Amino acid sequence: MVIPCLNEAEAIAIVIEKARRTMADEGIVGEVVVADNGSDDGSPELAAAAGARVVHEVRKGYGSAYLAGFAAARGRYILMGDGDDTYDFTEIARFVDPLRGGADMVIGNRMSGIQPGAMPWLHRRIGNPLLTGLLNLFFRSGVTDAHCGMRAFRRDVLPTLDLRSTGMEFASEQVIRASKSGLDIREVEIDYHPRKGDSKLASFSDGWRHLRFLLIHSPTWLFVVPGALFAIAGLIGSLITLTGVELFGREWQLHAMIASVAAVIIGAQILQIGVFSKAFAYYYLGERDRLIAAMRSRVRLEHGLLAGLGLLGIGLVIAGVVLGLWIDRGLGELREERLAMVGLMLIVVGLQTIFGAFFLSILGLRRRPHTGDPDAG
Ligand SMILES: Nc1nc2c(ncn2[C@@H]2O[C@H](COP(=O)(O)OP(=O)(O)OP(=O)(O)O)[C@@H](O)[C@H]2O)c(=O)[nH]1
Ligand SMILES: [Mg+2]
Repeated sequence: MVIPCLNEAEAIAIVIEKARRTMADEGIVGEVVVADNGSDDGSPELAAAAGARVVHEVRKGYGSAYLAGFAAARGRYILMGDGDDTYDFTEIARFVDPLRGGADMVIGNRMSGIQPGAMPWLHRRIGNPLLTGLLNLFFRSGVTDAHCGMRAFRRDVLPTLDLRSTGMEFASEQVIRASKSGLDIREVEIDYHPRKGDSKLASFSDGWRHLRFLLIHSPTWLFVVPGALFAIAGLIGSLITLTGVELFGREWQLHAMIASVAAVIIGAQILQIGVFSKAFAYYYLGERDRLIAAMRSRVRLEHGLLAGLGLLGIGLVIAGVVLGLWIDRGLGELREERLAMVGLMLIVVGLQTIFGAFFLSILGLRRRPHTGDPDAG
């Protein structure tokens, strides 16, 4: 059992005693490791006196403490839980049994067992549901309470998880890595009690750390989805303006065209960053990605260049037509703004595609063979 501890003098001895007694009662052979990084209230001494092995980590944070604790742990299974007496450590066996039955990871679900005063309204009704909802949307983990601090897993999945977060977002990272790796995750319903001592959780900065983590680990939701929405909305808007279809009781004019073209260009840019990020994650982070895997086997630099040149060419032709019309009218008044905007859009997106295709090739330089590739050894 690993317990992270930062100034938990009020509770640390109680929780260690509960964990040790329960393990003895249930016939679970194990030890309690307390991972401390800089408590100044005597918690480490109290922990050692209560029979825990205390490890010290210099780097601050909940994640750093756990990483040090995991490195020191020796058992077949690792149990995790706060040192503030919010989780009931007499329920350890309920986490170990599923592991013995073949699960890779077991995570508590506090949602129907939150005791009065255990979790503030902001976390219970907003923060936790919102962040857990996004986590499930982005990574399809199917976990009900992604921030539950009482968990257990087989120690031999640690290299697969490859955890790195130093702060509270460690909790999200563990769930995301487990579901990306296809581990068998099970849930156990538990109660959540009011903590002893002061909370170390800062609602907004820690909430943001979780959100930031979710976003930068999902190029699909961070870039591809918003980029595609921008591009599609812009394309529809330009079509409506160009064809002169009446919508909302009037024909769309130049301003609608400018907005639409801007949306297409912005969308194309965001989409492109999404493809770059996915390629980076595929080549260098070992992520599985169907889009990049399919692109890699079928699309070459030259395809990207041809597509870009095609768009650029059409854009230039349109620009030429507009120029021709102008010359035709004796260099007089010209009212082809909408067509000119379409030409501009194609030229911009075409050039962007050409240079983007080169950049994608640069990203692929010096990559290591990917485990997902058919040709990888
Ligand atoms: N070593 C170490 N432990 C930490 C650090 N931050 C938090 N912890 C411990 O990690 C556990 C979780 O922190 P809590 O303050 O309980 O956070 P929480 O459970 O999300 O919030 P509460 O519901 O208020 O308890 C506790 O056992 C803390 O003592 C840290 O920077 N270093
Ligand atoms: Mg806690």
